Amino acid sequence: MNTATRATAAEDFRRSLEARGKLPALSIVVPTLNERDNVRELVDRLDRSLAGLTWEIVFVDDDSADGTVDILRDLSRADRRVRLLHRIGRRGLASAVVEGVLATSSPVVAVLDSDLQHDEALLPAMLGRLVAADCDVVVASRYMTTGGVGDWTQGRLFVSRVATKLAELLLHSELTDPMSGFFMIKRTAFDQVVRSLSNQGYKILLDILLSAKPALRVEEIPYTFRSRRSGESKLDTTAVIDYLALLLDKMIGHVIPIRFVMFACVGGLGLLVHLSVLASLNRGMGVAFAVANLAAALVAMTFNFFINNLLTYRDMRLRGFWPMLRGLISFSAVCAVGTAANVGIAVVLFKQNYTWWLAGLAGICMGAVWNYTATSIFTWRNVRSLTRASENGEAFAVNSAKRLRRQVQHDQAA
Ligand SMILES: Nc1nc2c(ncn2[C@@H]2O[C@H](COP(=O)(O)OP(=O)(O)O)[C@@H](O)[C@H]2O)c(=O)[nH]1
Ligand SMILES: [Mg+2]
Repeated sequence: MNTATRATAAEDFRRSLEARGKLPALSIVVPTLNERDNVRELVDRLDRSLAGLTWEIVFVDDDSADGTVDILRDLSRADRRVRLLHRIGRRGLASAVVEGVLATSSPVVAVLDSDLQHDEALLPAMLGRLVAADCDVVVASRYMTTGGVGDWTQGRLFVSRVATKLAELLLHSELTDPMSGFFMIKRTAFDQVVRSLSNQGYKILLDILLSAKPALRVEEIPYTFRSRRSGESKLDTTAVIDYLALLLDKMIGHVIPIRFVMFACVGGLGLLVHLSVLASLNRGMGVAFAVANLAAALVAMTFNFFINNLLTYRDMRLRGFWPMLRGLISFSAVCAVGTAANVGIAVVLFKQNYTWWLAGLAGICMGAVWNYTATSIFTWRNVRSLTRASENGEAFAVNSAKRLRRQVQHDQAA
């Protein structure tokens, strides 16, 4: 696009925003998880920073346990600009943002955190840049010369910089902060990429940029990442795994699901555990082979269950004694069937004159696919969240009925 055409496009876009009148020109999507003490303040600050603009905010809450949802519901009842998407039995920053954006109505959407770490006063400048530069995305960057990361530890700064370098390599671009959680995007650009997103983990902007073909036009604006005012960061060590899973998914995800790759890798580790236990019991301690092999299989299965629960299924991790015990039992039962299928297929193929390694490999693949599919259904289908969802639904229905009854009584008395 040449400069004159871009200027015309920018002008058309500006006019289309103005023509919206009372309809919001800017939608803001804010994911929340246990942010009780921050959300009111955020809405107040937006109210001040966006004076003169029509806007709406969509909070996407993953059933916070600290009462955030109640505050958000109150806010949305008092202010029509505030809306709440309450997800039950779901987790994940990326998918929360995607679903929030899909629920908005204006041509421009900003994404920012609810913990006041992102400088909301920057939004008008970001909107101005999006309109004037006729780009698709404006990113608030922590790494441009005048931006900053506030009081991050050296360790977190290092990990973030390495991850940024890795992202740059994949993006083939010179963006300083492709992992920022604070950005603004034209809805048309978002709609073009939404079906190609991986929806993994935390880095939704990177996911959007890596999914876009042709590449999106991006501008950056510097800002300083503030310290958290209240509550805790939800970023834990598995965020690094989430990040690598996202990059891997972008590279080979269209061929093979990344969760399956992780499940298979954990299976490979389990094999090593099995052999080590077998060797130390049978060779080292002289335990009978059959007994040592059974013990090795049990240890490897338990090991696999815990590692998969920790990493492969980190987004729907089973917690607490009983859910984990139930998980371990169903995992072991599924794997027992998987082993039988593995051995069965291998023996049948071997009898049909296939070479030993091909027959063995086919058995392993069959067992792995069965184990993966069946455990994802029977072990990690998030029963607890579904139960909680139905409990919440019931509580909501009962409370609504009570409120309605009180209202009717009040109206009758009046
Ligand atoms: N809906 C939803 N929001 C989340 C989830 N994890 C984090 N958030 C929110 O995403 C934002 C960024 O998370 P935060 O823990 O502050 O990450 P950090 O700033 O990188 O330490 C905050 O507003 C969180 O409340 C999640 O699983 N679901
Ligand atoms: Mg934060």
